[in-house]
Amino acid sequence: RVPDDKDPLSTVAPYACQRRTSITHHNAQITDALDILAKAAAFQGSEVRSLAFTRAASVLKSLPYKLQSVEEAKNLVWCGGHCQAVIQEILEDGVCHEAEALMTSEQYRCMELLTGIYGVGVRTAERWYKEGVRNLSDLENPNIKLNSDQKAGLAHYTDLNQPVTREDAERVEHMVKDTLYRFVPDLKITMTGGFLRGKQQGHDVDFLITHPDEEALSGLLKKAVDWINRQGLLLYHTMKARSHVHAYKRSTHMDGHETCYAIFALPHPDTSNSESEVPGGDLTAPAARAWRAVRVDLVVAPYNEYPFALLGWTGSKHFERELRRFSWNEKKLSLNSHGLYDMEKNCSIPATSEEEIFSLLGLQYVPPPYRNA
Ligand code: TTP
Ligand code: MN
Ligand code: MN
Ligand code: MN
Repeated sequence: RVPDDKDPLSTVAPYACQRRTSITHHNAQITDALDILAKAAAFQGSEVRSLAFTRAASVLKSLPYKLQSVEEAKNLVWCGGHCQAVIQEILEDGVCHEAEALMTSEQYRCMELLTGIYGVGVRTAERWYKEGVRNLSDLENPNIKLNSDQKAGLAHYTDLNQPVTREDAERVEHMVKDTLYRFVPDLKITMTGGFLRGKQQGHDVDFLITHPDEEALSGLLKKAVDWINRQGLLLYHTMKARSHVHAYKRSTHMDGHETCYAIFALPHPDTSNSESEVPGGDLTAPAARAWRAVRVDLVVAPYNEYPFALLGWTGSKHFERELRRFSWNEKKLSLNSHGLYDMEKNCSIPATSEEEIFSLLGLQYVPPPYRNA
């Protein structure tokens, strides 16, 4: 088929930041399979193949209708032969055999298990897998060295792999706000990440913190974390100081904002007023515990960088990646969670809101619920 303007299929924009992508959509069976293929490729170290599957999945997540035939996918951007084969198989058999086979393979199962440990990325998991690690108990081998993140991740493995519900997230929000407002009552605190995009559950809870007066922000995270620790509700944390190196060079998976990566003990709602809530160390009896472990990210941004930090920490990861790719390829501007930079004029372009950033990029504003690319 020749694409034309009236053909809705030819109107899917090539960059995810040019599209609206809701959490729920019409092609979940297909995108579930593509997401598994993307994950399996990443587990095998094939970033390029992984990205290709992610892009195809992302396009289908933005479609306003359910695909009825593989023909309909042939005009879609990023949906090449492999993706079309997946679509055809699912439309005909209701299942993608490649995805099924991958999911049940030992490598996939182990990589999923090991990367599910906080502090363990694909590379570490792959090394351990090659060294023969198949189960969490294999990590007790003294030849396997765990860093402190990974030890905490392993200690709280079960809780941290239990989805954080929106109710959990709201209770974490109270805990974070109650604590931070003790020190600076007029802080601006925003829950970002998946929950801001409207997700009903997540793997952590993300917060962005700012204030017009930089002095108000100095030392704040440390004071907050100390306070939570004194309440007996801090299980683990790492603090990353603010860094000032080459703002324009930073990638999204690590920016230069002061950040606290924490694991909180979140008291269960019905017991939050009782005295038995302090984590005592008996992790073997979860039913008897009055709390659950939750991963929390606390990010502090200077006021003038706040819109960029908000845009950068709202996600999704693919939406962020596409925003940066669009900025650079189409506008020759470098975007990250600190600012927007014109590399030719060697200057940064300020903005006071997310809307303004989209507009500076010549993009239509995409509200957070539509950034689930
Ligand atoms: P995550 O918390 O990993 O993902 P999420 O909130 O979208 O999903 P989940 O519900 O599973 O928690 O990351 C949130 C956003 O923050 C995501 O767009 C990536 C971004 N981010 C970092 O995680 N680290 C960084 O250093 C920067 C700059 C951004
Ligand atoms: Mn998150
Ligand atoms: Mn989230
Ligand atoms: Mn996070």
